Amino acid sequence: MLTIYGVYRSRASRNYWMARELDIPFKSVPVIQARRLDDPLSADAPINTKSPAFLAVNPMGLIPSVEDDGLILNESLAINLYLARKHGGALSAQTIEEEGLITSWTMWAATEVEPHAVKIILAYDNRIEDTPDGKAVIAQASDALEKAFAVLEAQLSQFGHVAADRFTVADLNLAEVFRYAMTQTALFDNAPRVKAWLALCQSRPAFKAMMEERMRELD
Ligand SMILES: N[C@@H](CCC(=O)N[C@@H](CS)C(=O)NCC(=O)O)C(=O)O
Repeated sequence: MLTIYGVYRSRASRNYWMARELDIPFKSVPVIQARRLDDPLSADAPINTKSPAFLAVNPMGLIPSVEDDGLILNESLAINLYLARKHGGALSAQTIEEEGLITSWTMWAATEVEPHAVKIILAYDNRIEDTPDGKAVIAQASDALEKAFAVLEAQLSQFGHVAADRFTVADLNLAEVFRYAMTQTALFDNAPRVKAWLALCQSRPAFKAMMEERMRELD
């Protein structure tokens, strides 16, 4: 049985979405970001990314982590590649070429897109989006993302999806990274295929179920 350590309001959302796509049973162990707590090491603090019990699972002190039949894995996007490979089906690569494309686009999301996109969502999360510093961070990150939007726009003209002519784990991995930039509507208006693709990804029942759980967590 798969255990996911994390909270929905974190990169663990990718793995919660993926588990629902695959329709596999999973257990969720809530581990919150230490930065959200005043004193993460106090005796009554909820289990968090600085708790010794969690550091025993992931010494980096980052969520998500998963445990699957004794195997511990970190790194949200790699976890999804593993789950796709393990459980097969339409989301997984059917050929070695698809495997190459899925891995390549996932690495691209992690290295070329996420470092900029995460700055945007964190500015909103930290409620600094309307401050001069926040606006500067968002403007710089949006500028840095223009090329990635243009590259994905061109790629989507091939299949309508990222790595194959159907929704795969590559779409899921990229969609969760591009979601971080959703407040920047100009980026999406300049890339209509990206806009339509993200809407399609987010119309999937598994995504909606994940987001409903995420909203409940915020209550
Ligand atoms: N590359 C890692 C990044 C994980 C990461 O940065 N997680 C954040 C939450 S989304 C975290 O645990 N931060 C610790 C904290 O804020 O205290 C992954 O994709 O899994």
